[in-house]
Amino acid sequence: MKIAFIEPRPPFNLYFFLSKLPLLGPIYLGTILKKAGHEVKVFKEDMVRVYNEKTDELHPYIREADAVGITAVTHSANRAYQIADAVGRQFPDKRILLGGSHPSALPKEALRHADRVVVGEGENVVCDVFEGRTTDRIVYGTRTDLDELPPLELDLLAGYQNPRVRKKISSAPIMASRGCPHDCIFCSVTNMFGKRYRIRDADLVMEEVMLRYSEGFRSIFFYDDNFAAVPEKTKIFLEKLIKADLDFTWSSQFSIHVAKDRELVDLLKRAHCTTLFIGVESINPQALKDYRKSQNVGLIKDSIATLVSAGLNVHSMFILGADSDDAETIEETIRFSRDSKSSTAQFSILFPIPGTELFDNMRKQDRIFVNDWDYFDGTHSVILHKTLSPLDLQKKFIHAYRYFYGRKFLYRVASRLGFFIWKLVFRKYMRFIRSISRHLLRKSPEHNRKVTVKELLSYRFWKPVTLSYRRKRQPL
Ligand code: B12
Ligand code: SF4
Repeated sequence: MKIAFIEPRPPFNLYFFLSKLPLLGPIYLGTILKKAGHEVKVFKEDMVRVYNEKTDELHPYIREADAVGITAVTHSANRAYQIADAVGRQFPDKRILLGGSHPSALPKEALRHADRVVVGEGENVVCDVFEGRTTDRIVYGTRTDLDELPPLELDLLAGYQNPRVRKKISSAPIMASRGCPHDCIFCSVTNMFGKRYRIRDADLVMEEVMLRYSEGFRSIFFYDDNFAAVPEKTKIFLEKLIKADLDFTWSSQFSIHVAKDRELVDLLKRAHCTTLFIGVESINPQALKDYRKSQNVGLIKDSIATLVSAGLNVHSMFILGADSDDAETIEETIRFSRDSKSSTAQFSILFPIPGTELFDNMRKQDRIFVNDWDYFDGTHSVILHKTLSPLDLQKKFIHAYRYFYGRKFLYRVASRLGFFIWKLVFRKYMRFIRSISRHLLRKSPEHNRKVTVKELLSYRFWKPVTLSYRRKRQPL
């Protein structure tokens, strides 16, 4: 069977300057299907054009494929559906399958655009689904045994053979674990991969590291959500990496707790880890509680200081706009980003990912006022905050980047240029945000300051506002 996987391009990509890291779902599934004897290609839309909506033209490989599997996160869901609809319209006999974290959270919505939707991890069901052995239209995946996964075949990626395209993937993607023992209310990882942390055998991960090394990669991004959730196991892998003595550098996501273990920090440094991506989120203690983060402000400050003094770079990730945030607490968090000596920082506006507790709460309270998945990427206000208007929050987000990156001349020039482009691209959205903020103020002049929390949370307060801004298309 000829199979095409597609990773659609998100409409806005603030992080376009990062290397084009592919989502690993389609590549893992493609590797398994190839081993089962199928011909597979994975299309990452950022690398190779898949569908031209103006001419309604699909890539020749997709036109010829027997089945098309499309992956989607929330901010790429509209594009995924657009491609799925085009394939379905032009080739009604082709099998269309959807999977990924967004269809897993909202399978019924996804099913309107596909023959089958896979919920959760796909490895154990992928052959049955593609080979037509499932009768249910919504197929539930089961937890994958990571030690049974084959090494990723990156050359399934269309265009990968072309050195210019390949150069865009500057870091080798490797996943050494899945799942996270924490359960932050805004995060879809535990819903998707479970609270039980599964870590791949250290020798198998090393094998994959060596494979990428032989392919010419000199840097790795480990896709783990919490790289050292079980420090003792991580240490075994780090010892192996140190022993191999490769001229590799690497980075991954860690929880702030990593810094509590000095031996681990030392091993990270010796194993050529350069940057730790850490979900700091906020230094407003109540916001940390709101997010259900298992960390406090003292731990955050001490841990970043420990990591920085060990010579490691910290990429701190912050979320602005918890219910308990106001202009002042957000400002404190922004100021902290710089004072903390983090090497780089990333800011997001709190947004509800389908399948999370935050999403359910916001929907119950009728506070999701943007009804277009394109904007659910952390760079846009999409929920109504208790005290700040959407425009205020959006401005804080822009200010955060300017404040952090404005400290050095080069950064300043780049950030000016970046925001000039941002404003051009986001013009339509900014007009929308301005108008809804004006509307909120008109509706309730005391909004922002004097409306009581009870009132703000009442259905009657928000209903007229949200209704007038809801698009009829795609009700949430
Ligand atoms: C690497 C990564 C990135 C990379 C880019 C990756 C990319 N190409 O988009 C970087 C670092 C740039 C990034 C940025 C962001 N990311 Co990110 N990222 C990840 C991460 C850590 C790994 C992705 C991955 O490969 N997973 C491993 C594979 C195996 O899982 P999978 O792709 O889901 O595939 C499995 C199943 O879904 C299923 N499946 C998937 N597709 C299909 C298709 C078919 C047909 C079938 C049958 C099955 C199937 O089977 C697969 C195997 O089990 C995930 C977290 C995670 N653990 O997944 C977050 C994650 C994808 N990111 C997320 C978010 C929110 C973001 C940001 C918006 C964060 C922010 N505020 O800035 C930005 C957006 C940037 C942008 N515009 O694209 C969310 C997405 C949630 C959602 N529903 O939308 C995730 C899930 C993390 C989270 N906190 O919840 N990210
Ligand atoms: S620690 Fe990170 S990966 Fe784990 S639930 Fe919280 S945000 Fe998600």
